[in-house]
Amino acid sequence: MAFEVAPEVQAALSENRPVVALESTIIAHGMPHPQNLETAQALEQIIRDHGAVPATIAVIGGDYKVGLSAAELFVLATEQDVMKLSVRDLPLAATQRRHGATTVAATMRLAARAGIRVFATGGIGGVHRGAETTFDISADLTELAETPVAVVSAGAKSILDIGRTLEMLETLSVPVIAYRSDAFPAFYSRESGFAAPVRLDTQLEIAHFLKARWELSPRGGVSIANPIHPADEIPAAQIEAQIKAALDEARKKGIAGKETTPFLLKRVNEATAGASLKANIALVKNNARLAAEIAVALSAQ
Ligand code: PSU
Ligand code: MN
Repeated sequence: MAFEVAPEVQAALSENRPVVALESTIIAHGMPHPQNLETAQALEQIIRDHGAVPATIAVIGGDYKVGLSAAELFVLATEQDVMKLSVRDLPLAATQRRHGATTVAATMRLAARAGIRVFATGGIGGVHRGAETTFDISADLTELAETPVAVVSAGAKSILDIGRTLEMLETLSVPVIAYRSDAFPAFYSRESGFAAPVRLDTQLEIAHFLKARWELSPRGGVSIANPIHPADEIPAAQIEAQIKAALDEARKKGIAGKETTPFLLKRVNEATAGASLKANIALVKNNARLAAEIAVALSAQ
């Protein structure tokens, strides 16, 4: 087992140049091939085009990797037996020398270990619907409470209970910022029915906010929600029926634990055919751009 930071990423970090982390669950478990590989490559290019160095994070053959080669990206995008790794699963992948894709939580943990402060993803995990009986709450939330990384997402998908997710983030003292929006966004949709706790309109203000947050304590992250562009969005009402059907099927099949999120994502993707995949690709690119701009502003502080 090794912890390896790619030389280009290490050089940028040593010189206080901007770096943006990217997760790999979205590649291995969040999108079909070949769109997953094309998107992973496009995200890295968008980050470069906006003046930052990309660092896609995963476990390859049991090694923790911050910054992947083209061949490693290909492995994650094409192999069938890539594990889904949250933080607690990382040591098992290392022990068994497996390939694994990292969730938001695991990506944050490895990014922070390398010294990366900004991370772009699609959607964060949260409190699942029915959590009052299942207790299913993503470790992404507790990781945001613990690990000093700013996570740029398009909000939380409405497979989750968004109201309870926001309450939990408040309890955990995780700031939740919406970029240029009064509403907290719901991934495919610009509005979730819940207000954003904080609205900030510029990358500079967000960089100031992050600095002020880490001045208080070196512990804990920030959730930055970047609404999908109006031209790319799928209104919440249009996707609710598919989400309800997926939740019903999961309950009937007894899907639980770490299988729940991938199951729901897959079913919603299938039910909405190409539309949700198209929106997903658009929003994650939009998040990569904003994350790079925030990383640039932060490194100039
Ligand atoms: N939500 C999405 N797309 C995703 C995920 C969540 O809209 O790809 C992935 C992320 O990697 C996230 C993980 O960190 O699912 C959460 O899984 P769980 O609920 O098992 O913690
Ligand atoms: Mn869970």
